[in-house]
Amino acid sequence: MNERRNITHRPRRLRASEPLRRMVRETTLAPDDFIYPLFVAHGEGLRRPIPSMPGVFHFSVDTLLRECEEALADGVPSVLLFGLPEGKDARGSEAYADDGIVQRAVRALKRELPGLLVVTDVCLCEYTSHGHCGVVEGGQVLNDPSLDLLARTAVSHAAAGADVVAPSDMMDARVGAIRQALDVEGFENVALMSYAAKYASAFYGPFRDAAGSAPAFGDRRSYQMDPGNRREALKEVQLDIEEGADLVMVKPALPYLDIVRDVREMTDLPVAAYNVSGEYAMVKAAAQNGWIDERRAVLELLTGIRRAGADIILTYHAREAARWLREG
Ligand code: PB1
Repeated sequence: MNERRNITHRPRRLRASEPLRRMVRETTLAPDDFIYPLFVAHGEGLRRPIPSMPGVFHFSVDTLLRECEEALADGVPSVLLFGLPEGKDARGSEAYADDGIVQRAVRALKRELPGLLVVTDVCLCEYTSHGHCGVVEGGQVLNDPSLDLLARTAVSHAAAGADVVAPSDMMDARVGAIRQALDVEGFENVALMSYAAKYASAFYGPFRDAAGSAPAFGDRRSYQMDPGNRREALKEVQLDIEEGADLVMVKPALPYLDIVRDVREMTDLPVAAYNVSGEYAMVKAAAQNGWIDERRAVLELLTGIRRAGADIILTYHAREAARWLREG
């Protein structure tokens, strides 16, 4: 029997159809929200799969150009570059070499794809023989001596044409050091996206496999943040803002959505969140085992990162998410 009740509020009215649900949807995704991380190595014709990150590859500059062209065609306007050097040494010297792999890739991308926004990761860990993000002496990662090398790295990226430099090292005062070096060298218009609240996370494993950047000894807990700290993230973000960051990032994303929300509420700067390799690998593994609906899960997790307050999401899902969004 269709018994009618005198019910005033019926939230289900606005869930009754897809057009209604779309009309009242509070958080939406667009490919412009994404930055697509990419690995570039020396060589030619390279498209080497990364086992722990299905769908992610090591590219050489020539194949990177093709990948970025396809990403642009998918609607993804921005990439983040990580370099795999020819050789590694104690001071990570290819990180700041004018003919380093990232510097070469930036020049090629800006020449061939001027409409692409090129962000470069500024760190030493992919380039150092010990795998730490800074200079090591006596088993310690030295903060202040690392600042000069990080600043030189950022300047070399800017000189190659990078639009944005993104220091991921977590050394104290590196944002100020990099900003000053860029300005002194005439790159005052190159933006700085700081990995401001970056945690010593277990979710970087696949990346470290891909970049060969796992620390040879110890770990990163003397410079990356402790996962238990929330207030400290606001201190880190505030310091980077004061030192001149144009954008601030929380990393990783999914285990730190509370931090994304806190940072969103503390600053009007653009807030980025990095959906890291371990988060990506988990979804891919579950999808390959048929345990989740990959398309729905990826769009849901990216929506969650945006709903938490991120304007920008760095994600290896960028191209597939852009295609799924276009399909509607
Ligand atoms: O996707 C990822 O896991 C990114 C990892 C990230 C890259 N910025 C860092 C991982 C690490 O701490 O080893 C690299 C730090 N410079």
